[in-house]
Amino acid sequence: MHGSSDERTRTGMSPEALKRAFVDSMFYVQARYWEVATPHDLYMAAAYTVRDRMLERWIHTAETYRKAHARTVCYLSAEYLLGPQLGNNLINLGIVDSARQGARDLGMDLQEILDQEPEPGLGNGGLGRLAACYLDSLATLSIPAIGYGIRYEHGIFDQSIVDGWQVEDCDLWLTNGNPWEIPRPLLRFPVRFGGHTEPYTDEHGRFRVRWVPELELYGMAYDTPILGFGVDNTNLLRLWHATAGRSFDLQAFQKGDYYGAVNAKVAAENITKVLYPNDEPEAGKELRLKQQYFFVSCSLQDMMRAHLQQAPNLEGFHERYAAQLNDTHPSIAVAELMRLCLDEHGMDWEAAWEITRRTFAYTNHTLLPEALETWPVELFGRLLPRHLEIIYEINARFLDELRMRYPFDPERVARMSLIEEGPVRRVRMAHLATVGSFAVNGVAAIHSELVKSTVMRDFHELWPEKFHNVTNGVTPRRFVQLSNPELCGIVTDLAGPGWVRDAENLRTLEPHADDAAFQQRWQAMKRAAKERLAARIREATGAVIDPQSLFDIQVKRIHEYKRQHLNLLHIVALYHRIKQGADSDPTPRTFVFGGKAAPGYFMAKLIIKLIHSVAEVINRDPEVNERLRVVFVPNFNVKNAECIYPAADLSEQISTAGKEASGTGNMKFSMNGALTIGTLDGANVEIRHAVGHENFFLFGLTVSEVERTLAEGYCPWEIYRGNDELREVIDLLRSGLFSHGDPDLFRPLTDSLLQHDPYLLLADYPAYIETQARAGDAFRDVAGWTRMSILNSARTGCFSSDRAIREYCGKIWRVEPMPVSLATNDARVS
Ligand code: Z2T
Repeated sequence: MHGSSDERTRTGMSPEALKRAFVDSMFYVQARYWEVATPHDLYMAAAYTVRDRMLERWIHTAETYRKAHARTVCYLSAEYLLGPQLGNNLINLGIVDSARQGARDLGMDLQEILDQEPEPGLGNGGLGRLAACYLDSLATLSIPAIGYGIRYEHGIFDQSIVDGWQVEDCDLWLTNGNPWEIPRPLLRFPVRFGGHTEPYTDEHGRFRVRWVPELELYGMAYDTPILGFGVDNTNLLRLWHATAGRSFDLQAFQKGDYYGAVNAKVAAENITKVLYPNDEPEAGKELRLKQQYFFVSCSLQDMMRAHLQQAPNLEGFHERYAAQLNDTHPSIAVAELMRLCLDEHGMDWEAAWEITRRTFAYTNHTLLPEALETWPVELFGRLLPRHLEIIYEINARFLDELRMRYPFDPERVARMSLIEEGPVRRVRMAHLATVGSFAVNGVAAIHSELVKSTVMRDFHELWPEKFHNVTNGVTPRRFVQLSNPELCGIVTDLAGPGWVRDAENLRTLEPHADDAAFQQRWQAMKRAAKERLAARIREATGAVIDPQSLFDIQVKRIHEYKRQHLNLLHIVALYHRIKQGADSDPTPRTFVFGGKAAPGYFMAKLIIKLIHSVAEVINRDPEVNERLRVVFVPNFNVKNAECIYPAADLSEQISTAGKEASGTGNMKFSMNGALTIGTLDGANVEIRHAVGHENFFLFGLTVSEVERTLAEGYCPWEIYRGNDELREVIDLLRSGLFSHGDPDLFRPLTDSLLQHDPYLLLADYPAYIETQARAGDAFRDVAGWTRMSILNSARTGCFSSDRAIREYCGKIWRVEPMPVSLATNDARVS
């Protein structure tokens, strides 16, 4: 039995077994002895100790799935924002206490060891973090699943702040080694680029096409085990690393062009060098398209290899796999699976198309027109000539169908084409993904409705049954248990430990919302989290903040549609009132910001500068700094986020209605007992419904009001002229007060607000100010606020990613759990 495994150095779970294993790893893996071990050595030895326990489960899981020919979910994503692994793996193995005890016995501090880990930041924001939460839930729910992606050598940049401006530093997460990954040098697939195609006739006299590529490189697998919580299931995250192939080396080097060959080799390996740090596509970046095709091709070849080990042909491929496209980034998969079926496996078009269409499902994550991916046909054809041909053929057949269905509507046919006509013809990746998938979903109820009524309207009319909603979710393991131990203690005392697997159990908090003793414990929880954040902020920035004040927090990528500058207008208004001696919100507040700006996004970078400039003026002015503080937490990443969400009193979710597809930070905040001030956008709508309208600070235009306002001709100038305080606030920004006398520094921002601001800040300004005042008042009613805070946690269990993954399994993937138990495995390594 599992509990008696103390003797198993590499698998036992007791403090004794862990200690023995740790000392062993230090010696045999890390090759160090105590006296010279650095903190990094301690971390590595701890990680290898934990990894051994994971590998036992992982191998057993692979065996179980394989024997059962289990239907498998393949999640295709260009991003996985995993965050630090060690703490999360201890939790999912259920050995936090053993590990802490073991560390203490050896004279170490577990937290110090955890702090050594550099985080794998292989994503930009919500989309990449969502993929990581889904991996956690898939394993926890015992769903056979593989995550496929790219092993970027450099993830999202590290942000530092110099003179109030964002500076990007290279992320170096791999430089000290990555103990969680298993390199698989023999698991490699060729990936080709460029060249041309040739028609030929095969041995059966059939017309075929041969792709004669210009360049061939290889994708090599790096595997990371993904533990489920409270189960032995351990799934696989397989990330591809680009290398120049051996055959390539030989050919190229033998041609005598040594330096040419060296250059080509470097170019090949550049493909997985660095993550593009944009939350929307960068126009025509060739390397980005190469990355996408590279990882998709490796992944599909890997799936086919595994399938053909167990089946005579590809006929049942779509029954064996469901492949989810995380946005359009992997949507070239539609053409690649067609190519593999047609050109490499000799299938005919109809059979190949049947398999393809039944394999993929596509998730849309944005409606912003500038974020919808398209690639110039010219670039596409140069890099992937065969795929362009296949896309043309898919399109020709699709358009024929459309013309039959809509014989008198050529405009509709043109709108739906996979090719956008114009001076530059482009491939519309969202159309490719939709035509090539059996299901399309949005990520929150309102977003899924908008997908159907706006960007995908014609497709929805054609295939109404293809469209679904799956509201996003977040994992309670990382974002409650790991990040908020006090809250975890409270819920576990009340509900038992089951809530971590069934977050609906958070409801057991509800009857205690008005209980005075319970409220005190809740306040102590918040207080502890706020103190932790205050300490961290002091360490990172030197700023001193007061844990008694209302922590009003906005952390997320910096974007005009997310309206960090609306938050700033409120802050400047409060500042202005105090300076005027006007009656003002008497609730002391600490405003916390965090988030990265895309390096080429000028306005976003200017917003970061403005946050720092406003902070500088407010924080040093003794007349206001007792009541207002403004801080910017540099380098918002998973590790920092874990410290921030639990500390919030008020969560800022203030995007222009219709622009934020879902949001997931909004869920993490309210699960941790923050109240939301927010618009009716994305998942805010469902959060407000879940927690109760009276426990949510709603403001702002609705989607239809936004549409109407823009249609009728939005005139911010009039709002500015008609609102004295707003005018004074904007004039202050233009006065040079926040820019050492330079009135032009923030001009681009104020001009945009006053001229043709598509995000309607001024339209929402009065409602926002008024709602903020109500929030400030509510905070002074300590019992009332605590009640609302408790109810927010109690009622947001439905935003667990477990719920989201159950929905995907039921209505999209049609996969069943396959529980894995070590207890039935005799072949364990002792
Ligand atoms: C991203 O993080 C999101 C959407 C994108 O559209 C790209 C990126 Cl990198 C292409 C976000 C959405 O903005 C957010 O509302 C949503 O919660 C998140 O994806 C996960 O669905």
